[in-house]
Amino acid sequence: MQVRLCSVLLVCLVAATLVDAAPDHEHVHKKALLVRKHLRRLKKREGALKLADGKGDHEGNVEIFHMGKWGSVCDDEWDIRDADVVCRQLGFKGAVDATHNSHFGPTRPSRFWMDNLYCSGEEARLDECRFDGWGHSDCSKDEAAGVVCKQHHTTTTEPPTTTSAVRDSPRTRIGDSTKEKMSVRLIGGRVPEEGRVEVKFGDSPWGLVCGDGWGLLEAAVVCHQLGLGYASDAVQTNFFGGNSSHMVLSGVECRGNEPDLTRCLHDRIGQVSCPGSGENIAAVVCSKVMPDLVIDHHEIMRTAHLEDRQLYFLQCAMEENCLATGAYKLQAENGNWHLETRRLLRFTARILNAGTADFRPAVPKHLWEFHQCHMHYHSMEVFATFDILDSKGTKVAEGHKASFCLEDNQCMPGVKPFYFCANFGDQGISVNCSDIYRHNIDCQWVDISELEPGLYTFKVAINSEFKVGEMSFENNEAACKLYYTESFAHVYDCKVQRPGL
Ligand SMILES: *[C@@H]1O[C@H](CO)[C@@H](O)[C@H](O)[C@H]1NC(C)=O
Ligand SMILES: *[C@@H]1O[C@H](CO)[C@@H](O)[C@H](O)[C@H]1NC(C)=O
Ligand SMILES: [Ca+2]
Repeated sequence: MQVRLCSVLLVCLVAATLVDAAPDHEHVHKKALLVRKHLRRLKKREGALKLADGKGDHEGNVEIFHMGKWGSVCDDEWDIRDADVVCRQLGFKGAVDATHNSHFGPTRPSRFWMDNLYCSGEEARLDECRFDGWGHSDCSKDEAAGVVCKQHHTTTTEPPTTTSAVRDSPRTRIGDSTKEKMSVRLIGGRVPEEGRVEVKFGDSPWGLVCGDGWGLLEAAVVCHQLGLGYASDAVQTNFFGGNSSHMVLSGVECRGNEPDLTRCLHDRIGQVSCPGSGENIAAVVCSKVMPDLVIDHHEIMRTAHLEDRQLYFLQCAMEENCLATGAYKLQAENGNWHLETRRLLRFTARILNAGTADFRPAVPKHLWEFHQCHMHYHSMEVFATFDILDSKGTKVAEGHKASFCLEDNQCMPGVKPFYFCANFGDQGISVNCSDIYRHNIDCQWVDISELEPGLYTFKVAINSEFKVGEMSFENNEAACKLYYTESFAHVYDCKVQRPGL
């Protein structure tokens, strides 16, 4: 019995090996095929995108697939052009909004694949944009980039409460959508100058304002209306208390210089839409003293000129993303790229603080970025923007986002300079002092190598994302005419206005 079993077993084994022997090759082959297929599939999915945690499939935090794993995208330098590329890659017509600070919730992937993205907006895929390199990021879970894409306007109507639907719907002034008198108050603060914003229509109970889209322009109107001066901070928080079931206004959008909140736009009454409303409560901090940066448009006109410069001398500038995409294409495609020249529109940006308080960077010192090439710290990632637009208002030269090292370069008589960039010094601009970014320093230009001769609008704006409170933003942008021929650039007729008009 033993023997028999053994022999049977042996036979079985031999049989098994025999049966297997021939197909073994096939098996390995099949397995290799599978692996290859898997790799192909991975490769095909390489750079794929998905949107996480939005209310619909048209919005969410952006996740990108790389080396077989999903990862997030950091919100540093994230703007509407980057969002446009994401939305188009996903089959939407474009983006309505580029969101920051993990707007749709903390990210789930444990890694950030991308940081400091620079898309021109023309790219077909996000991984064609410039960025710091796969996995190079200093972001945390609450700093993910997100998008809201334009929805397909098909017959299936989306519920009107989603962000983009509301943004697409006609928006009215608060004062036009109610006959009731609206009162405003600040409450829940540690001092009377701060707190959550509450509004009241006629005899209705006090209600809250949604923090979504709530920024310094909106806060400025509230502080002014309440006689509390200027807005030094606009926050979305439940720190000052408030029950989010009492939300009565959302989508509030002001220019910043309205006499009161009723002149601002908002989502239609009865359509209060507030994502993550528990903590998303509008609050402000007001102050009687405030900086006020003023761009010197005369200085821009006086100093603007062209310079043709070899890429060899612009390598530091390239590392800091101060050149247009064309320069990086040359670098990638042409062995002698460093002999090619770029055409730069150079100018001096002279910024005076004409306010009553020092201008200090929005981020604390330990988060400043050290710029190896220029050997100093930048305290505000996007301090200034330089744009060239055609007659239709389309950006034609790549908008240059400049991060400055803020310091007192020149002060009025009797005022002593206080802020210095050198040696990790304190950065800022004192009252009655100017920070001067001279035309001959690196990156103080717009790369116009790909610009056709013609007549354009040239805009230089400071604190253009309204990250730091000011007395007024109406003097933060110089919008000039630019006449450009093959050999000559003339900047003239500058108007001073609020950025983003
Ligand atoms: C908010 O108010 C509602 C209704 O007034 C109440 O039921 C709820 O308990 C309140 N929530 C908090 C956290 O106070
Ligand atoms: C700044 O200059 C203005 C007028 O030029 C003057 O009224 C003001 O007192 C000065 N402020 C400081 C702090 O020097
Ligand atoms: Ca200003």
